Amino acid sequence: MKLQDRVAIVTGAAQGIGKAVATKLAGEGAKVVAVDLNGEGAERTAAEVEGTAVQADVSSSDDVRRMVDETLSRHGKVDVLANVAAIVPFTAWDEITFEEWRRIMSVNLDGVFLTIKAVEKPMRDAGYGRIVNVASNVILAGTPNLAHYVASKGGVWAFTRAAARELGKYGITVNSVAPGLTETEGVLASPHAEAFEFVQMLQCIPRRGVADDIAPSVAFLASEEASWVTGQLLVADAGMTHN
Ligand code: NAD
Ligand code: 4PL
Repeated sequence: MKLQDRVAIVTGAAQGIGKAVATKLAGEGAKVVAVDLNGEGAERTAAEVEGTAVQADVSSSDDVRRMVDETLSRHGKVDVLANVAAIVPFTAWDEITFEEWRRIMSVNLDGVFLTIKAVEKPMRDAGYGRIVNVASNVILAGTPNLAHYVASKGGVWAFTRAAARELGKYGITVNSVAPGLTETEGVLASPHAEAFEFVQMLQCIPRRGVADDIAPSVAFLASEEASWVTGQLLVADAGMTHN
């Protein structure tokens, strides 16, 4: 058990990759705080992993502060932050409005900034922290119908590197995981569901990626033994792309 007695905040934990991450971290012994905009979904995940739930919008600084305050009052510390919450849009280039661009940036990129800023102090005081941000392999492929999303995830990755540089001296590592197309509730309900066949042709391993294919990479970077790995991008996409 790599995460015995560790306290882990997982955002986007109601479904999909976030739920798989919450389940994997709990399986490794972590006390999980399942966070989601969807409060009922967060409650369901929390019940399954014997953790606790916080309903929060990661793009709201007030919500994010409450998320960390509740974690600290319940557990006294926060060892791991897994940033999984994001909006995965499918919008033709010509139809991306500035309003939608801003919405994607505020959740996918501002959310990562706000959560990292909020956990930094307790992690610094403890001299220990593991931050894992979920990016996407679209930053390496420039996948169509996702220009705003691609930009937001490129920001997540670049900010990962900057934060790793700033926080390493306090015993905090910051890394990104870049999944490829993965079967989740969000993807199955979107036009991305039609891309699996094409994407499989580009992968080294020709099958559909599922959320459980991604969670172990997050768990490794969230573990104590990943102490010498920081500012890195771990691409978990069956070899579709490489950095
Ligand atoms: P999903 O849409 O199935 O689930 C996302 C979860 O995030 C939902 O529970 C949603 O309620 C929550 N969420 C959305 N906005 C939020 C907000 N403002 N505050 C708090 N929670 C919020 O998504 P998924 O497919 O599981 O993707 C999870 C992560 O993996 C995302 O960061 C996504 O960009 C990334 N990713 C997904 C794929 C894929 O193909 N599924 C590929 C690469 C990267
Ligand atoms: C390869 O992150 O990585 C579609 C939608 N195709 O969100 C993603 C690929 C999508 C991806 C992603």
